[in-house]
Amino acid sequence: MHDERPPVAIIMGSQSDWETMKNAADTLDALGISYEARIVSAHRTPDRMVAFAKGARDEGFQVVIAGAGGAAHLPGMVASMTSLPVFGVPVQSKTMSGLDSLYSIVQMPAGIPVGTLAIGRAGAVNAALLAARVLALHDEDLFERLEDWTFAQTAAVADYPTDEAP
Ligand code: RP5
Repeated sequence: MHDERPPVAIIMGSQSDWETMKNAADTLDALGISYEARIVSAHRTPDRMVAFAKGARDEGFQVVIAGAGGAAHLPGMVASMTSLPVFGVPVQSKTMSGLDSLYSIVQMPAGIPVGTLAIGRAGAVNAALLAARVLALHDEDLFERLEDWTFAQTAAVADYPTDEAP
């Protein structure tokens, strides 16, 4: 039986993170990967976070992309309660440009892994691409789409710079 449940969960600590995390969603859309995006805050909705993390696998998720800013505990806390792969995206904060977010996510203690990406849009896009690479291990069609996406990106790079806005 074909499983129609979205394989990727995109979670974020706040509505304000969506502007960044939408880049992960857009990338998954481009690759034809379904996802569900939710607001799950480690601090403001801790019970929701626990319920999500403990139930994520039963919900059919295979990869979790978790974005948060500032005291960004969400990716690590979720990773502590699920054995699914968790990719953490540090959202760029206003006060410290996202360095606080990065440090909050990246330095996990041994035993609880979070694959930490770059701050901001690049991290969100690459989290989606990493999720795609994980899913493509067992999905030949997706593997082809992923390769096509990369070839198209390469083909879109001009040989010479221009004064015209792209
Ligand atoms: C974190 O606090 C969120 O991930 C967000 O990046 C940051 C600020 O949240 P808001 O005050 O904008 O809701 O929990």
